Amino acid sequence: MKAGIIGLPQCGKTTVFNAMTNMKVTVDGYGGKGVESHVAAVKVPDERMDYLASVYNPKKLTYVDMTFVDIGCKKKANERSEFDMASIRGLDMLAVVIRAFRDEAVPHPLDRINPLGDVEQLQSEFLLEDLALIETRLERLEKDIKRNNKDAVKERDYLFEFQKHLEDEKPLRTYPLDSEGEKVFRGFQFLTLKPVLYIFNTGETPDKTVDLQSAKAYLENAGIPYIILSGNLEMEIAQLPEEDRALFLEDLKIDEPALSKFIKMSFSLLNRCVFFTVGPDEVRAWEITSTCTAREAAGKIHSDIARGFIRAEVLSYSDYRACGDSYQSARSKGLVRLEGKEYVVKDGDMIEFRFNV
Ligand SMILES: Nc1nc2c(ncn2[C@@H]2O[C@H](COP(=O)(O)OP(=O)(O)OP(=O)(O)O)[C@@H](O)[C@H]2O)c(=O)[nH]1
Ligand SMILES: [Mg+2]
Repeated sequence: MKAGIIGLPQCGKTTVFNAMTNMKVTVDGYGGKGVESHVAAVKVPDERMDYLASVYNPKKLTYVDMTFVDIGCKKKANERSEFDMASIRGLDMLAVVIRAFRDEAVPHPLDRINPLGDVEQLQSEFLLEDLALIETRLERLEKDIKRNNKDAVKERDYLFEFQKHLEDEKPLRTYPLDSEGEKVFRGFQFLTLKPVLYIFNTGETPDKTVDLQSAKAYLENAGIPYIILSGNLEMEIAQLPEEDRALFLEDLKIDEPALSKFIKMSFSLLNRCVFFTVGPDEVRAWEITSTCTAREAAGKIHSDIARGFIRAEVLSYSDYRACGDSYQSARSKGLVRLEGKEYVVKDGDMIEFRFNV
């Protein structure tokens, strides 16, 4: 999965990026390097994987990856931001950082600390970015439309629909796109088409944090998930030696580190889950969508396994643990199932594929 961290200038994007990835990118003062983006991948923490690794002691251990892109952004003269649009390509989702910390030393591009105002500001900036993208595309299509090119006409008709939708101040992710339309727009990088979650970046203490009530209510009403965290604190915690982190979190009354909270929410936002393959050579987690069938899951590993698919031997992680980590015992209780190619894989399934090529 690939998540883009986006927001107004100086809201704490790079700080949050560092907190999530344990990177040490410099957090500049205002007018820093501008639209420079950063990328880093982290392994998705999973206690089940840790446990399976301790049982199998495999030669290789492969967790699922999560890639974070800190999307560069600078303020333009007209109060809009300039996002580094090139870094948006290929993102699965956006994490929008909203400044909620007070700090006289850090200027706000609109000279205010107003989380709800920033949420609305960004939403309208994203809509405008998409409208601009559509306009450029329409201009490019003109020639082909004049020649009555069918595909171009179809695309234009969709684009008109999108335009209307955006002009009504609605993000494209709420547009009921049919499969035909999806095909047309798969390659487009519309900002408002991406699933989104918000991150309120608070101060280290309540007195350095502004009230979030109205902004939270707004997002809840729109059905948009959010996380509240202090970027600065989380960055410090991420940079501690691993063995000291738990104590710090407890001290600060933080129930779960930012990364793990973020990953859980992203998995649910994007309907993702994991299945496991285990053995002495490799214990591995595989990321799939929650509608993935056994055959598609096999294809994640190798196209040959999907092509020659016979059966999937499936044992859920929880059943495995309940049977004292013994396949034999699970088998005798009938918990190891043989599933066909249309079986919908569940989160935590341990799978061995039988195939014939
Ligand atoms: N007090 C406080 N300051 C923060 C927090 N998060 C970020 N800052 C400060 O705000 C300034 C900007 O932080 P960055 O993480 O660089 O923000 P950014 O959004 O990446 O900034 P640009 O990339 O320049 O748009 C830095 O001086 C940070 O130290 C926070 O949680 N609390
Ligand atoms: Mg930055």
